[in-house]
Amino acid sequence: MLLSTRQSRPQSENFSLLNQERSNMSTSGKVIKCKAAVLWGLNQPLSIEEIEVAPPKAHEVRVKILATGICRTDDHAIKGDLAAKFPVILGHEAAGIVESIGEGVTTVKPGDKVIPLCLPQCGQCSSCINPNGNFCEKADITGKGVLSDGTSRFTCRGKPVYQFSSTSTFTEFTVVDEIAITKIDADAPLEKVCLIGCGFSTGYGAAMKTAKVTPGSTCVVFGLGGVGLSVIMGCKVAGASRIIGIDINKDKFEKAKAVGATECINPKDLTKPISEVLKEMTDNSVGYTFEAIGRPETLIDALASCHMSYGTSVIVGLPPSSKMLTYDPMLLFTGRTWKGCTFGGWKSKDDLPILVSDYLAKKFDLDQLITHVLPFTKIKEGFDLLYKGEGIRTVLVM
Ligand code: PAD
Ligand code: ZN
Ligand code: ZN
Repeated sequence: MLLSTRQSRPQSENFSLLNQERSNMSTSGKVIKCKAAVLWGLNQPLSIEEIEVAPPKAHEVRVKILATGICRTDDHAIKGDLAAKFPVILGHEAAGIVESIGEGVTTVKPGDKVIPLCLPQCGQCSSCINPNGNFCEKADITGKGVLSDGTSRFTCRGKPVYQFSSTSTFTEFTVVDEIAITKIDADAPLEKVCLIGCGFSTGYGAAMKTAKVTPGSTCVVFGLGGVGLSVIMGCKVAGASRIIGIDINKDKFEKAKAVGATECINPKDLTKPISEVLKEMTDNSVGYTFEAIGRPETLIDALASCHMSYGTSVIVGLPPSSKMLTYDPMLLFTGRTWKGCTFGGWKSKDDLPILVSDYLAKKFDLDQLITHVLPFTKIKEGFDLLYKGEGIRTVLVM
């Protein structure tokens, strides 16, 4: 029985699972030495180092990471646009297998396939208990870089190394709080569903859950990276009849059309403000706009581009942490709705396993987002692909 379940999985994953079961017995309760990409300071190169990963304490889980995507949010931390403590192990969009659990952990067990949650779900805070909230109060938004007990489980060259976004996945092993991990279907291919750990869920949920795009509507998506393309996929599933993609890199247009954009615009080709161009193109009917870039100017452009009375604009891109926005309040006075959205509005621990099952049921396709697959040690190459605008999502496999 066990053998037949294994036979339905990719060879490499069977091998990992077998190794995992063997290694559990030998590593549980002990410090694990493994490879990780350590960022020693702002704007430094990522350095592949041997690190020590301490065993999980009570209500914590140690995970063997098998696949991790590179998201722009990791780069924001490298550049200082998102707060982090150094040295740090970045990475937050991943999937793996539980190696061992600390005392009191009940929702996962060794051998389970899991996704670490960069937005935890504690189930008890004001956001978690309200059906409409998802931004758990336990989320590490200020970049404290530690688990719930106030410490990290990593050391390197004798120094403590901080965690990132409740996770840290650019490492062969990580430790997370139980509220920051969720069990997924045993048949899920980890090198694909890792994207459900951030980029895909964020974009798809922005359309489906936060904006609640209606059938027949017109949507505009600013930024055609992994997050923006996932917004387009959500708009399409929601039944939008027109989906306009905006990007300053025209090489992104082909993929955007492949996932559902009906047309694409490069703002560099325009002589008028983009909001005016969109108004003319659509006979003033833009119901929804999404900003999936994270720039103050494009946040305002996206707001101004949705219909003045019934339009909704969703902030998906991560704005630089120290920047303030100046905007004309008349944009809102006339009736527009301006909404923020983290992690697609999903309640992470509850909703991610459902998204994984939806993927297995072929409700959406993650392959279109994965442009490159590289061994983990080639992480720098993966970031270069992001910087050159060539990669949508690079998945690093361990
Ligand atoms: P990405 O860098 O792959 O994509 C951004 C796209 O925007 C690229 O295609 C750029 O060419 C394009 N772009 C840049 N500047 C402009 C401009 N001025 N006008 C038009 N297009 C432009 O990033 P991504 O898709 O991985 O992430 C997008 C943003 O979403 C980023 O800020 C990231 O930090 C944020 C994010 N937010 C959440 C959340 O929970 N809200 C989750 C994950 C990522
Ligand atoms: Zn909570
Ligand atoms: Zn991300």
